[in-house]
Amino acid sequence: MSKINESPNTNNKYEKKISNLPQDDGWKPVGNLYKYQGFWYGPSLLQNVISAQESFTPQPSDIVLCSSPKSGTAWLKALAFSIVSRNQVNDSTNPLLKKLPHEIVPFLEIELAQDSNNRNLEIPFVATHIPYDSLPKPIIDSECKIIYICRDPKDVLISHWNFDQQVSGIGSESFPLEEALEQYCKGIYPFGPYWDHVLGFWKASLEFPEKVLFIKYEDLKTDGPFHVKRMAKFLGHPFSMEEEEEGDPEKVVNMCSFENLSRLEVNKNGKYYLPDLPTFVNKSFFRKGKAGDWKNYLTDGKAAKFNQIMAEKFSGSGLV
Ligand code: PAP
Repeated sequence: MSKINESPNTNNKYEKKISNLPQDDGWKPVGNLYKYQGFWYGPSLLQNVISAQESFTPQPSDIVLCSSPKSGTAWLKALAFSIVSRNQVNDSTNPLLKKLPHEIVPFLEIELAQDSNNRNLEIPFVATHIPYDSLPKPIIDSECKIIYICRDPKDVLISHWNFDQQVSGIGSESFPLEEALEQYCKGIYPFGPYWDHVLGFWKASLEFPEKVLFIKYEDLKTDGPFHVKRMAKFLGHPFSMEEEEEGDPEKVVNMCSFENLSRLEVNKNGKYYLPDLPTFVNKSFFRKGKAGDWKNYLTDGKAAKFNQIMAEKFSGSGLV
């Protein structure tokens, strides 16, 4: 039985700082989690988050794609990349045909944490699961645009539970959904609590609408072209009348759809290698891609209780 995170490197300069933080081991696939600046992290990721906070400086033109895990990060990466690069690539040359979206847009707290120069500067994107208030200050102070994707927390829970079980090898008998649900309600799982993660970006999007765009997974599902146009405008790459008449926003939506990406050879049989983490099979990032899959896992009673907790947390924020 393996776990997703490695133990912290004992020589690591952050070891002492991390070992003094509040701990919890209830999210079994990861093991010990540590509470830092209000959010929970496995030890290796936390080292990377702190390192990124201390050393990451974005390029002025960077676009920062933010999310809580399992909220649609890969989809957002694919969409934003396809929008911005649409004049350089077409439907037969788009790198998404050959690469997992995560390979095209690196994660700040994974690939870029130790060495922010270790990136292809032609790709003006950085992705992260780091909460808004913990983002490296140079990102907040820069002109960089931020897009945040949020998703129904019940679907996030189900996606997260399935993914972590598969990647860690810890099965549902050792980590039943009941336990995962309880941890979610307490907010104790990697990058949790969900409500604080979402609210950080939601409030920033209200305060700085030119800098932070807040989008919902479910809205993208219902009206992809509308939200793709919204994103393009926000990023300073609006679709022209001609492009709209040609159906270019729809082409982006189709290229990045779950149906299209999940059937590609790279996403069916490829692998994703990351420093200090186990190798992932690409298909683990494409499970069902649906809104409302939680109905196959949670009873109405459990869902109502979960909804009530979320409603209380979001109350007064204007977010539903
Ligand atoms: P990450 O946090 O590991 O990066 P992330 O990409 O945020 O994962 O989320 C994965 C979810 O997005 C999966 O949801 P599911 O488990 O409910 O199926 C995955 O299937 C879904 N997903 C991936 N690509 C797409 C897409 N193109 N359209 C819609 N959903 C997608």
